[in-house]
Amino acid sequence: YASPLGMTTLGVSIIALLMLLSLLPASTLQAGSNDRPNIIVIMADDLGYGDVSCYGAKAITTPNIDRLANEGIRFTSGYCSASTCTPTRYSLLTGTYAFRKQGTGIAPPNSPTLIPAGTVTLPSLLQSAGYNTAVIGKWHLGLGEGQPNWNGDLKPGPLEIGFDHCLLLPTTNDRVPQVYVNDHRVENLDSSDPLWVGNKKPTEDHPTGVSHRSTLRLDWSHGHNHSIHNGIGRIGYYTGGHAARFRDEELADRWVNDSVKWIEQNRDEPFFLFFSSHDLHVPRMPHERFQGTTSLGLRGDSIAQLDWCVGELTDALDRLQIADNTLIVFCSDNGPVLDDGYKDEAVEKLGDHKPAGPFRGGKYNVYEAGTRTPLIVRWPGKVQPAVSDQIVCTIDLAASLSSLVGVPLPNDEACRDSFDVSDALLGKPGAVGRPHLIQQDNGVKGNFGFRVGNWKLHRYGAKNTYNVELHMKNSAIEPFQLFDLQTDPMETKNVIDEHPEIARQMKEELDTLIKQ
Ligand code: NG6
Ligand code: CA
Repeated sequence: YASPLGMTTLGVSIIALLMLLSLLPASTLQAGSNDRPNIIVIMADDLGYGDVSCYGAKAITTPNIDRLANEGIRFTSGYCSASTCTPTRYSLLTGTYAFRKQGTGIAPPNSPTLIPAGTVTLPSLLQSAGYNTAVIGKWHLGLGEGQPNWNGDLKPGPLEIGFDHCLLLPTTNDRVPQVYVNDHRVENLDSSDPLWVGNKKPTEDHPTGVSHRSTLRLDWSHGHNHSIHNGIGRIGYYTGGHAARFRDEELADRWVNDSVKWIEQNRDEPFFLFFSSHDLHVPRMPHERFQGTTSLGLRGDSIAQLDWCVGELTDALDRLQIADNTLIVFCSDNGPVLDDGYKDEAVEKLGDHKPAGPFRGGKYNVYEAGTRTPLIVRWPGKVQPAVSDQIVCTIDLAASLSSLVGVPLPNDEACRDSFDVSDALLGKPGAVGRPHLIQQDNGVKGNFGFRVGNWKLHRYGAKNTYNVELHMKNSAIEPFQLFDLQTDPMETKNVIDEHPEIARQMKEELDTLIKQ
């Protein structure tokens, strides 16, 4: 019947319902908070298994990373794909082993984009599920075609493979140039001072870490002696772009500020943020407020800065009341290294801190510590706090997160090495991780680790490997070795002669997987 105001009962009810809904907090109204949580992947740089207190560090405390572990699942067999940066990041985004594609080792300053435009990627899959996507931080996967067009449009790049927004350090901060790439452009570039980047000295009198070594405030130990910026020698040469250059000390603040702003802008839609920290990669030059705050020197101070970044991001989620529908994955891009080319006292101030935790090796090799790194998943209310020994890897995020949000992989080639281990990542009872995992180093000489259950096979294409004891010394190696991680997590006793049949099967399986 008609109400006194001329409205139907149904009309009145709808208005009442709308008024009631408007009183609820925004998070309750968000589309599909159960099946489409916001997703933040926080990737640390060169962070070892034992570098954070929730994984056993005593010399340093990381309260914000520990909080993620206490409120989520801490994986003891969580891996990245490679023991260097570029191949791990390539695999994270494409769900494909980097050794399948030539040229995916550590990218030089003028590297073109390594992931072709239109490739099916973790961000493109989430984008097709309606997510707003951004990458903020270190890129190191190349930009542009042929080589980056530093003074023009830097494309293709992240925006052509599924990110709606990017704010990037183009490679690593020990490589030139120290500028931000904001979407397709170098930020604050003055056209009267064009940016030039190259691998040869531009002029005879160009100041370098060799010619002007006495002026450096952080001396180099190997490499890192080409152009100087901010008193630090770098890999590669550059001139111009002075207005665009940033100070190393401000990187983390800028990325945190921009990330929080971007989250605020996107809080009402599901979003995917890849927060790609530069800590604790060299040059380790955290903000002044972190310098000297740990006993471990600049390496430890950079871990403190990383932990602060994590706290700022989680605080923002709390403040915006979206923590409960935000899934966070915390991980690293490769294992630890001490002296990675600068005299920053990482070795001298180590004390009894064990960056690799209970494992052997680190960055650049296929021993466990090269790729077995902190990996934590937090999703309050959905993931019960636990410790899991299931094998999961950053390469699995593409298939797992797209499955979680209900987007099927479009074909067999897409993300072909990525396993849907979403149930294991969320800690569902009885859920299992990967049955096997290939671990690669930088991929140039074909060194592989292959884990199946608790067996670990090493296969070397090179005669030497380094950083086995966290020092950059060469160690001679047998082409094939077999370890039992159950009894020998340190990979000290090669048992290949005791278990010839297991070794034979694993060699064959590895070979098949590599050739696939
Ligand atoms: C090496 C650099 C090292 C680091 C690494 C890449 C020298 C001597 N060493 O070539 O300092 O930059 O490349 O690290 O130049 S990664 O984490 O980005 O893979
Ligand atoms: Ca790295």
